[in-house]
Amino acid sequence: MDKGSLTVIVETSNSPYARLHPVPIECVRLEDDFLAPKLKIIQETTIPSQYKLLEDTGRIFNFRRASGREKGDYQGLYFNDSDVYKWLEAAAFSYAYNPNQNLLNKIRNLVDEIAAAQDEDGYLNTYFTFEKKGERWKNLRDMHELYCAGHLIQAAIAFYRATGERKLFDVACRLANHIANVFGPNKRLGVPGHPEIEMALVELYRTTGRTEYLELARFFINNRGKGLIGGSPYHIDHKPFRELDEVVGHAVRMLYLNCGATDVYLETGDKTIFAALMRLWHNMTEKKMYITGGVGSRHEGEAFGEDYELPNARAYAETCAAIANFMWNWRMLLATGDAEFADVMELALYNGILSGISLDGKHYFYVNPLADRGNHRRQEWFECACCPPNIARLLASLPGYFYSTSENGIWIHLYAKSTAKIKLGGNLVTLTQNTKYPWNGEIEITINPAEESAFSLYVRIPGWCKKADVKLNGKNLEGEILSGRYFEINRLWKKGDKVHLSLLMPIERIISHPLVMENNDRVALKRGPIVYCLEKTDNPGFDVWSIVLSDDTYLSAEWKPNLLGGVIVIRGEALAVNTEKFGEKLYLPKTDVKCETRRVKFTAIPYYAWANRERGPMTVWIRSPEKLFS
Ligand code: FUB
Ligand code: ZN
Repeated sequence: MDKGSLTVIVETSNSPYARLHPVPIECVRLEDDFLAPKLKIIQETTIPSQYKLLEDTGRIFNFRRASGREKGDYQGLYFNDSDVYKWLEAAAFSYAYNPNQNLLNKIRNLVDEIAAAQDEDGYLNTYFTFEKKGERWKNLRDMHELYCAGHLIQAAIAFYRATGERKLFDVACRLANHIANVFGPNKRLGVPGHPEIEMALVELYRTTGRTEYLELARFFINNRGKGLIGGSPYHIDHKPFRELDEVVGHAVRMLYLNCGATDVYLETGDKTIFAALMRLWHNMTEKKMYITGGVGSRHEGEAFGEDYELPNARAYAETCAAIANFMWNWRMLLATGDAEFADVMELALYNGILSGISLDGKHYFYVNPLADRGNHRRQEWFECACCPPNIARLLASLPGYFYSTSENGIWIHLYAKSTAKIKLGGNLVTLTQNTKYPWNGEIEITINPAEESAFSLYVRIPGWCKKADVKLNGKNLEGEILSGRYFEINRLWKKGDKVHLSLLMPIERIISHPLVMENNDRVALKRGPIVYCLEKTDNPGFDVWSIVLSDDTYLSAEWKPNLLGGVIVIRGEALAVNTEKFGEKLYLPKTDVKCETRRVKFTAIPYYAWANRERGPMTVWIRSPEKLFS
């Protein structure tokens, strides 16, 4: 087998406007106690169990039906093909990181089923077959044909890069050619109701060098806002892309569109696109993003809300939207080398994304609330199962997001005990991170270039870190160390050189912008990149929704190796309000009740790990008024 060499899904090495280029997944080995076990669970539990679910729910049957290998009715929702493709992409990443014959056989069989379902003219979508053939490309707004095609293209690229095998890749090219024959400036005008195809087409251009794919991606972006799909903000069709100044509408659609637009910018340098992207990024991160990196606060329309509309118990914050947030910020990071984008990636990863999957790797949240009474539980699967395979593909590709290279150096974005072998020019540099991150901010990086050479090492100083020190071979380095920036160390690197990064990681009480009304007089606990919550299991003697925390209470961080896969908990004392005074009443005149409180000890756990034990109330935001009542 001819193994490919690049297995990341955004390959910017030839992108003229990219500042950074990704390092392939298989070049990075995670060896920590946190992410490495999660990756193992994805590979050993999540990917196999999801494959079974794809079979059990008829999603793979739909391909056999389309090819005539089996008979029966189409199963499930009209865009179920996309779940199969996302699984395939996850499996390809997993194979790249950890090749194994069983998985390869499974992928090859599935590829065979998919290829057999393709029409002579390249069309492929198992819903629009037989009696539905006449409806192809008739309803771009609702029917997700271009969305499914995009997922197929991404999966095919991942598998091709991981193995060098062309079968699925050729299927994807035939489909892309078919789409390019149908749509375009002097052909049919149209844009997808659910973006996704744009980023896939740009990646196909990067893989094949064929400019028509890039042109088609541009065409789909340029034609938004012309009312071709009805002109609604929900579909992000109310304005031309370049005029957007606010993230609106369906959150995953909005952010996948931004991914595609960033990819187009990376290839064309179109400044008007980049200006719009920056406006959208500021609007999202400054007014519409949860503290967890989750986005899309409204259930209605799975959508972004108004500025500061960030309800907690009624948060939607779809797992796919947090993943899309990560994917978009990755592209912005590659374009700019600005650490603010890596900050959002890290935030979303450790909080709003990881909360989407259970510790056993087999249950998923679609919706990720920040407060709950104990009714919200992860599910094995969903009728609309977009989130499970999406989280599988993101986590399976995680090693590919740790490092980048630029012309003059190596960039470290994420921290975990790991070893990486990175090609820089003609040199091969081995980088070893020794750290207990994210539980501890001490990171020792050993640099072993195959040949002594001069280059820059850029280490990320996270935005959350107020004080950082950087030492080289035991000596403090000169230069301003700014949080939320990369710190550049340029020198002639020799074998065994060591960089020691000390990121101060105290427990922080975080407050919201005052216009996030629900969080007024509340704090959230955060340590490093990890957001905490209170859950009933650790706090059985009181309702966690009722506690009040004073500003001067001492909070301690404690390592619990046997809790929730090994976590640092936060402990402290607070007041629990006695709710009994209210009896059956919901409201009382303030003058009639004197709120009584009692001292309690509380334990907070990382938000991503909630709902892995028995049911009970949970909250991220804790009451903490300026003046405590007695
Ligand atoms: O419509 C396809 C996917 O299903 C979307 O990305 C998710 O938000 C869910 O609606
Ligand atoms: Zn989803």
